[in-house]
Amino acid sequence: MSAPTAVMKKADALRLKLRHHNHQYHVLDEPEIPDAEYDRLVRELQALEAAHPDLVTPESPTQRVGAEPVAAFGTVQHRLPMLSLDNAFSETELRDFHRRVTERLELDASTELEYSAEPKLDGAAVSLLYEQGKLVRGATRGDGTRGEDITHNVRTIEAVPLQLMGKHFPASLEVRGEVFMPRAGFAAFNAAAVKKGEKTFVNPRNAAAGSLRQLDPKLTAERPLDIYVYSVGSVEGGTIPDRHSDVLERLREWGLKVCPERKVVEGIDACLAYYEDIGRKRDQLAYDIDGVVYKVNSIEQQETLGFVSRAPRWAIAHKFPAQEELTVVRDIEFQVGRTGAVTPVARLEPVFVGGVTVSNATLHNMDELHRKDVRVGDTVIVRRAGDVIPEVVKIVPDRRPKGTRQVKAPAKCPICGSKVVREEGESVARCTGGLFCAAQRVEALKHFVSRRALDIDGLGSKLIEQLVELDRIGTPADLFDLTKEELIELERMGEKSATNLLASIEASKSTTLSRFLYALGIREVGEATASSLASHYGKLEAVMRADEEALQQVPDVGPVVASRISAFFAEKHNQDVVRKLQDSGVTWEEFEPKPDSGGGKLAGMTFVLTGTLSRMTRNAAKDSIQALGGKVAGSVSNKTDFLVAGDKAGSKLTKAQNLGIEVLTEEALEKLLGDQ
Ligand code: 5U1
Repeated sequence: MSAPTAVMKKADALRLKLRHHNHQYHVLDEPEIPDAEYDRLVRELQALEAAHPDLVTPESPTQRVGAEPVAAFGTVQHRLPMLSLDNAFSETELRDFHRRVTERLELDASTELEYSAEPKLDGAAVSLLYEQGKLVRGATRGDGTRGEDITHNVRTIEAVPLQLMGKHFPASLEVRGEVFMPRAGFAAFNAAAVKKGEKTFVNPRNAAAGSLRQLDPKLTAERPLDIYVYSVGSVEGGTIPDRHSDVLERLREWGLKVCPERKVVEGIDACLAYYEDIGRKRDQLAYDIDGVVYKVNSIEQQETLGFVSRAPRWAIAHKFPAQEELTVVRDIEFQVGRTGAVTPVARLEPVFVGGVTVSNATLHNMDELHRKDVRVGDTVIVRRAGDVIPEVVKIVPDRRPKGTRQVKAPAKCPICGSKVVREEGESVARCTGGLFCAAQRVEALKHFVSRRALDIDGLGSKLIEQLVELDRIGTPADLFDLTKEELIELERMGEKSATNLLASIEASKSTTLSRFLYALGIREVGEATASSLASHYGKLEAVMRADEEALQQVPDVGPVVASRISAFFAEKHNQDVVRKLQDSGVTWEEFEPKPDSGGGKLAGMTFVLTGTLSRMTRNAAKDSIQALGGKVAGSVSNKTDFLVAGDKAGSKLTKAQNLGIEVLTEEALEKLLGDQ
């Protein structure tokens, strides 16, 4: 029976949409919708085609792997089709896959079948052909049968060997893998593109695909690309091992890069445990992944299982929850932060993304808002990766309703009505209200009491908001004359919590100069700078008296930071707060800095700590390094001298290795600290 007209129309409409999005994604490297939405459209069409097989046409997007090769590149005929992978979006779908596999292999479903598991990289699939060990061709997947010849471009990727190592490789060997742009490289690339007013990429995957398809290989060579290979294609004049995991090992011996997170697992429960484990590590990896892949490890069993139209029956991609989703912008509002920064925020139709429901996403600043041209009513892609604040990646232009308008920057602060100004060269506009602005007061107080500042336990956001609302607290100094009587009047505050809070306020009075300076919330003065200032000057008075030129002698303080510090202490109201805090009993130990202050055997050296340290806490390590004049920074850069890597070190370690920075074990650090 043929499909009813309405179903045919629906299928036609879906095909048209998918064709359009396929072209955007594969040919232009400019996806308009997130993968999750694309997958949903494919599934919708697959369901229609499954219910009405007469609807299937050879041209249907469900019947092929990728996009047509682009004529500008030469075309390459793959010796064996480059397949894609079926997806499992849930445990049930994964168990169904395992059941199908065991049934076809005539095994019991409880068989602990061996799978080779690895992360599924979010990059661009490539085929590399080696003849007599020499790289002779690189190609994109294209439509799976024919790809684009990108030999000149893959040759620029340092991690792609131009000559295989050893002697025992097949005379002709085709390997397949994923070219990707590590996150750090992607962020740097996009930041540079914004600066130059050039096109940015939506995500590292598109950046990798776009870089590979440059007509000028010099441009590809400038992109920070990397590769992991994950399988072999055609093999002639030689043999390969009969387990997939051993094939990967062999590829590694021949000089090709394979993913270090790969693992052989036995049985479907072990697959699930691997999925959970990689899911936990995901944010620490140096590259984007969107799931894990399991492959039946025995090549003989793979051959028995064979293929369906576009994917092998012996492998599956187990996807993580999408990190990008589509939703609609209900409103665009402006938030005021601790430093007065006025940030546009999109209020969204709530959407489940990256494992949580998101209803707000940052638009960063007015330049970003205008660059992305986000308007109320727009359909947008939101992204939430790990703990990162959700952000609007881009709008979907053809879903824009009529009559939308660009949002203008507010001239007045939405909280206190003070003027909002944007200094020259700054991307951020700021409210000029200072502590007069309740938003800045609340945020400044939250910062003041936070764990790494004065560490006042029991003074949460709600309580601070109440105290500011009641106009009881104008500056942090007012915290120190709160009484039990007034505290118990507050909402959700019993006698016991009031007593505990007062005790914790009392305890916070004894602090360190470094914490105190950090707590003041001076713009650009983070923990590391506060600590440099404290060890350089030893006394608060000296910091307050220092002029900009003198401040720049402090390690880590440049002209901008120096001007912020000097401007802060020049304000009468800030001097008053500092005095009042001291009058309230806030104290720290002061010391006479050594004449060659900043001395100490680690002076001038910058350390970054990463991973879990087992012999000392991170703070203890930090304190010891600083005590010897060293600096501890939060992120790896070319200014880093040493990376101290504990257990489970992740992306910082990779970055340090890429930058050629010396990596110390915890033991080596102890030795360095101990050797006098
Ligand atoms: N890690 C990994 N990604 N990936 C993608 N393995 C893997 N295998 C693939 C694809 C398309 O295809 C197999 C059929 C070899």
